[in-house]
Amino acid sequence: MPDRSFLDWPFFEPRHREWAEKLDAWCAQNLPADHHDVDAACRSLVDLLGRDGWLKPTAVDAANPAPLDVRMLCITRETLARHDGLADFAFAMQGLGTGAISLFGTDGQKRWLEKTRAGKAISAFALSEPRSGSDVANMDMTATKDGDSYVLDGEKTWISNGGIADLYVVFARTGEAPGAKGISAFLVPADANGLTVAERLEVIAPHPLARLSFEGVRVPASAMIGRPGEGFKIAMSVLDVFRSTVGAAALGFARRAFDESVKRAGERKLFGAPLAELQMVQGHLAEMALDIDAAALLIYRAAWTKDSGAARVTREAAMAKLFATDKAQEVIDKAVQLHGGDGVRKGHIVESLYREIRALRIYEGASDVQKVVIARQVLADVQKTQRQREGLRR
Ligand code: COS
Repeated sequence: MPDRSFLDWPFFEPRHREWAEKLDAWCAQNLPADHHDVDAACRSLVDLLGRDGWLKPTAVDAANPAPLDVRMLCITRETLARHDGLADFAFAMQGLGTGAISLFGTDGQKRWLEKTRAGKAISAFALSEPRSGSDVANMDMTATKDGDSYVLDGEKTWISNGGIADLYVVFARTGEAPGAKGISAFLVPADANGLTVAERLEVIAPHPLARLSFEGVRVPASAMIGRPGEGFKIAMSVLDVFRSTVGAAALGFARRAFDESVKRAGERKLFGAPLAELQMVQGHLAEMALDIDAAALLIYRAAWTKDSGAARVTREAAMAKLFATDKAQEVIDKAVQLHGGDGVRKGHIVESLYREIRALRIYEGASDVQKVVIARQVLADVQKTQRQREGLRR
């Protein structure tokens, strides 16, 4: 039985607890999906999740624009990931893909959200490029103003949902200033002329992924999200919300690996007794339980802080993602070890978790980048405090 005691933590409100319980029961009935054809599986998962109302937290409601509920996003990802990594992916991309519209979009742009929340349109977040994944400010793609339009030229890569999305939120250089201050965000429908899928990318845990080519893609000036030159801050603000949720997905994977390990340790006999009676196995289980609880605390601290109205949770979200994804990798590796040969056998749940977790330490800011982000925030906070103290002394 998965540990549900964390739902009693003070980070949550009754609606979160009720949602988690109902979603868990829904997952037990409907998941895992058939992953044979990942494009078809993702399309039908988005449709199913939308039909049954589970995509509601992914975007603000245009009619009732309450802020995104980050705790709800995290609980949903954690629960889905525990049952089916692809279902978590389908849910997560509806949120990441439309995050810029929820946070900065116009009423007209927000009309897309009615479709994405209902599972009737699939969205994607197009930020990374062949030459700039971690170094976002260094992107090459351009958006050139031409009368009442912008013309987009360049390439995006590692785009999740690339090839099956109906809309892309695309970041491109508009040149107001060099580097981070000269980038803007655009809403680009998948059927825009000049937008093509240059290559489908296959990875160890398959999901729709592509390199996209933009050749003279013309969009109206009204397709810009936010103001000219605000694209970098928009991308970072979206990541501030969704990075904690990546940690939550990793937590879901880790919880599943832990549950499978506890079951295995109780059932499997070695040297005349269950594995669970061996102290070395107990040591593994203890470390797994500790890492899972510590990750959950960091994730729900970050989510609660954002939901409580903090303008920025850059440090908290980076800590949550870094710790939860790195530790989930360790937890799952231990689970593989405890399962022996079964742990690496194709089709075993622990084997699939081993493949699923790896990418989470890379996308939406690699673990190394999260360390840079945390250190910068810590140093900036120290400098701010020093300046305030000096101001008081004067
Ligand atoms: N929210 C709002 N504004 C932010 C922000 C955030 N989280 N992070 C940075 N900014 C602002 C900064 O305040 C700065 O504006 P001011 O000069 O007005 O203060 C501006 O954006 C530029 O910030 P910075 O100087 O830190 O930019 P860098 O190019 O040095 O950023 C990192 C470097 C590594 C932090 C950034 O590029 C990053 O997060 N990279 C990883 C991106 C990623 O996740 N890629 C995966 C693709 S998505 S699957």
